[in-house]
Amino acid sequence: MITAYIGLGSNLSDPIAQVNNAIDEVKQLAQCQVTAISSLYLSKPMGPQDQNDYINAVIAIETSLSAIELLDLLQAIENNAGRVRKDNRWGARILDLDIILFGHETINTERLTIPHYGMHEREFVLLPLAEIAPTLNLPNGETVKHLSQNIANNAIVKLS
Ligand code: ROI
Repeated sequence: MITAYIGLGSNLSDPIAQVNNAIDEVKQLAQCQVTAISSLYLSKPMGPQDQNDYINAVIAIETSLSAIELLDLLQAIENNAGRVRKDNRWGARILDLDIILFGHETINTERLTIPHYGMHEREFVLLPLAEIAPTLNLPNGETVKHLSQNIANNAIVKLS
C-alpha cells in the first residue's frame, strides 16, 4: 500500500459541495482508503484574477493502485462533476483533483508530474497538506513543514 496525497480545488457551481462530493467519491473507490481530510480553505485565484475565489483541500489515501490508475479514476470523477476540458489551463474550473505526492515516487511522464510541479508555490496546497501531514518529507528531502512555513499565505482562509 502506498500513501498518496490528493489536492482538490473548485471555483464554480457550489465549490464547497463540489469538493465534499469529490471526497465522498474517492471514499467509494474500491482500492483507496481515505485516511485524512484537511479543513476546507478559501483561497485567492492563482492565475487570472477575474475568476471566483477557490475552495481547496487536501486528502490522504492509502492505495494499492498505481499512480496512473489513480489518475484515470480521479479524472473520471472530474468528468462526472461536469468538468469541461478545454484550453483554460489557468481559468475557472468545477473540479480539479491533483495527485500531489505518491509515496516517495518521482514521476515525470506526459500525463503525470509527481511531486506536483506547482506545489512549492501554492499556499492552497501546502497549508492543507501541512495540516494533515505535518512531518511529511518530499522525495528530495524537503519538509512540508518548512515549505508551508515559508510560503506567502496570500490571504487564504481556513474554514471550520
Ligand atoms: N487557484 C487557487 N486558489 N486554487 C486552485 O485550486 C487553483 N487551481 C488552478 C489555478 C487556475 C492554477 N488556480 C488556482 O488550476
